[in-house]
Amino acid sequence: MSRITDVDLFGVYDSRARRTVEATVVLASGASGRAGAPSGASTGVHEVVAFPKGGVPEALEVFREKVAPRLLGLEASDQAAVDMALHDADGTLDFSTIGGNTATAVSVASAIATADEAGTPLWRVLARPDVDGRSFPAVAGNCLNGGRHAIGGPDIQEFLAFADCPRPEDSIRAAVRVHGLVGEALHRRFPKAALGRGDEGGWVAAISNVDALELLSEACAAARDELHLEVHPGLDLAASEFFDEGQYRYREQTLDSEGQIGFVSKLVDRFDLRYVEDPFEEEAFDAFAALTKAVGRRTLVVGDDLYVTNEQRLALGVERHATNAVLVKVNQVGTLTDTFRTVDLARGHGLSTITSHRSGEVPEGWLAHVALGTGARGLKCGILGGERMAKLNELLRLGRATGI
Ligand code: 2PG
Ligand code: MG
Repeated sequence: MSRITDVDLFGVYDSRARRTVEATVVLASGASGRAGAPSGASTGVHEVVAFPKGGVPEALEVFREKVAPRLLGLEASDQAAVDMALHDADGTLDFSTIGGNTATAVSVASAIATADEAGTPLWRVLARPDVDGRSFPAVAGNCLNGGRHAIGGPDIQEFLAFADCPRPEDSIRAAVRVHGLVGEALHRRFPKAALGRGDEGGWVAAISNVDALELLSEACAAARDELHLEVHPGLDLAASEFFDEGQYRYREQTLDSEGQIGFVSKLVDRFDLRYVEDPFEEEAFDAFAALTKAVGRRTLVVGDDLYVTNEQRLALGVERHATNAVLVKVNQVGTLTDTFRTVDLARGHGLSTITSHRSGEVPEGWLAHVALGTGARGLKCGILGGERMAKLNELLRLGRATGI
């Protein structure tokens, strides 16, 4: 295992054509790793800051001055040391000096360099102690977009096909099929309208939340019949985005917290939802707990903005039995080491983890390795678009390599 001899940070574009950063880490042996960091649109208030105030140009400058000198000479395989150097260079609690995306890009590039040097797949470098890489995540594939990811769509942000099969090939096939069937159904329903696509490659249509869910649910049933694979509807409500002054304000209705608990529980029952992310705003631990108590035995209740992949936030959720699952996004918290802490806490308490893409993505596949290495119950990803398919194809390759 060898030391870092060169590091570079470069400004590139994400899938929304917004600027982000990618890092390259070179080791004394000549091995190297490169990784770009994604960006969210519906970001949680407790997330780390993606870039310093001056954006990518400032991130590049700060990297040259403050970050690079601390990384040179470090043992790349010592992920904790690399990630600690990133924290030391930053000196804040939210990565506002160097930018959380710089931290993510460097942290992941260093792990990729380590894997390159060892001649081993990345997921093994990331693997938690009890993970053997034989249990593959379900695929939560984004079929229909709304909220902040799709102007003119429903208020609910994501209508997902939760494809839960042992083989990634089957999960991906089922999710892809549901995405296609949803597109066909929308086309039948709006024959004269051009079908749009949202930031994550899901379809966009001027349709109500419940209509969209009905359509998704029918597509899942048709895909199940046709393929004989387990695929059921799921949602990411991203409810903080339409929560205002104590009320959940949908276009069709306004609900208080109790009303929202009732509404979401009914959706779970009526549509047999297997996945429900952020059904409440990001401080509503008690409402999450009430829903988990009511439906947590038959569906994953997932905290995203609620936890922001942060160990302390998750500890609050564990204490209050808020959810039975946690969404995991590396750049919400900055580094792989911080991500592992949250994953380990979740697993230690029997909570499932769901590894997730961001709405602004880079066309890279390392997320699939994070999912496999951290023993994720699910991988949340879009279906259409090269930046989404890069992750699903990588999961396919991992399945093939494992012989699953
Ligand atoms: C989410 C994500 C990804 P964003 O809310 O779960 O789907 O969206 O990256 O915009 O935060
Ligand atoms: Mg979310």
